[in-house]
Amino acid sequence: MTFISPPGQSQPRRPEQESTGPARTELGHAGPGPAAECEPAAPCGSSRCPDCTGGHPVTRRDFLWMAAAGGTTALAGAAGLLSPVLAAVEASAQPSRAVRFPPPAPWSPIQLAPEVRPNDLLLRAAPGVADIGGGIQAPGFLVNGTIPSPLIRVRKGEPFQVTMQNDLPDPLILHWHGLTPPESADGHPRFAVRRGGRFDYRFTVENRAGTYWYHSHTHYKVAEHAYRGIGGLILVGDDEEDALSLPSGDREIPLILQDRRLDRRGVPVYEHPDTMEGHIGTAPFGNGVHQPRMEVETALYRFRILNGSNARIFRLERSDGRPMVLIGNDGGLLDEARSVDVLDVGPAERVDLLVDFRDQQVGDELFLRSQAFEIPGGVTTGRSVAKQGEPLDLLRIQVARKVDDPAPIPTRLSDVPLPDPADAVRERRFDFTSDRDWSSRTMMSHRINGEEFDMARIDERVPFGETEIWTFTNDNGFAHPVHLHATHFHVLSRTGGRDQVFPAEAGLKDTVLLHPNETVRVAVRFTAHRGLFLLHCHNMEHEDVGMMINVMVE
Ligand SMILES: [Cu+2]
Repeated sequence: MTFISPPGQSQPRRPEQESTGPARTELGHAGPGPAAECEPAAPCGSSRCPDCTGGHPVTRRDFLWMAAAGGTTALAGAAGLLSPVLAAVEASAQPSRAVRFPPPAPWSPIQLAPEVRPNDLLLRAAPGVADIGGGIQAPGFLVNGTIPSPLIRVRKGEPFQVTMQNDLPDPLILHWHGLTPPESADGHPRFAVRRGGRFDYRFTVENRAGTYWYHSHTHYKVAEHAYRGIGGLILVGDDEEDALSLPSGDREIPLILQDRRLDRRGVPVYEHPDTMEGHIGTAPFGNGVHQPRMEVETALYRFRILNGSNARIFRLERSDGRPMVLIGNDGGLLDEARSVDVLDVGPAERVDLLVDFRDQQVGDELFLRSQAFEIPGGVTTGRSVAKQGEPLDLLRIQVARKVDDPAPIPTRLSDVPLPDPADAVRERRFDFTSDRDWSSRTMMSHRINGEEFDMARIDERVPFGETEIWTFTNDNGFAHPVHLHATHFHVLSRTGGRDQVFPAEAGLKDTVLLHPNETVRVAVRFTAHRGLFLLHCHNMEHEDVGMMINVMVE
């Protein structure tokens, strides 16, 4: 599978060696150019600031902008594919609507993101065109010319030296989800840089071996940027993980699962963002490929899975009913391996699974799929082309070769430094509420403790190093994957709704799924850095509408 990208972008697996100066940490928008600061009448962080709001929805105008800027022409010329690429971009510039039943598409070979190391790495985000399988060239937002964005591999204790170059039509800032960098490198939306700007990230990776990821944190644009293709995995390794001899190489499969809405041609569209339940699609995507398939050997595989969807929850299972072995989640390896038949994975959550094909026969076929489910107390908008909980076949797996694989399945995995609720000195409560709001441009309000996000307001002040109990409540009909920056937490209990803590919620988490009528209690402690961080819903449309607060660790 090939990607076509404008000249000057770094090629897959060949990170560029370029950087500029220290990271900008001042309030307001970083980045070059005379328009880098908001006008006084529209301060940064306000809903009137054109930069904070991203200015406008990116639709056909932006692709026309892209063409006018020479991007598509140069891109097409460089690849010798002028007509098809321009046709794809021009086609995308035509109004298109998502349809519930797009044309049938083949299952296409899955691709793996190019791997890079964060050593003076340049990540350049720009509009481009990607091959999404089935012969479809789709416009998107690409990092270094690829969808998914490059996979960053790093070890605990190593420096993370990355420069982001923003050539999108929107402001952009990247957040390293699950890592715990200092405030200046955490991707707070107030650091978003305008088109043509750069941002330098410099910190040391202090996190355990695990599956982390990165995505846009531009306020009002998180959902659209993710949907159009900005997002990649970060795999952290350490000595504890090495000792387990887990499947690696061709048997380690990093997998970003997402859903998309398609138009009648099979091209993904992001239109009229559904700010009630979030943007839910009908079509399964794996690593940027529509209906991905892969061949396996009769061996043990490690799947490192991210739910990169805007709003869709996956209830994962093997279609043949066999169990899988859960070895890790958001905060890295668990203490012990757990056998699971099915597991809920909400947006932004990760699961690390050992999947055993050793008792399969060559020619066998199965699916990694999301089974049908209902959310008690959940509401749907009624106007969606797709519904939360509808079943989806996510990855077609074909057993192609017989081999002898003696790989052991470890039972004892790691020492997990859980915050102990017995040490708690304080409690806080966070109510996640959603209401109709006719005064809002989105007609919906999604709030935490009654507040919509204000970039300039500090909502919580939390002492560094002290253990606290935080309670999340949800009295509305939407699921909210609750995400905390700068640390991980220990899920203690869930009452109401599903009324249990699941195996995939053991260990350290940075995102926990809060269904309607559920109350989830967690033990939390900030031990990485002091500074201004975020607590928010990771239903990306909810987050964009304002379900986010500032947390000052001091
Ligand atoms: Cu939400």
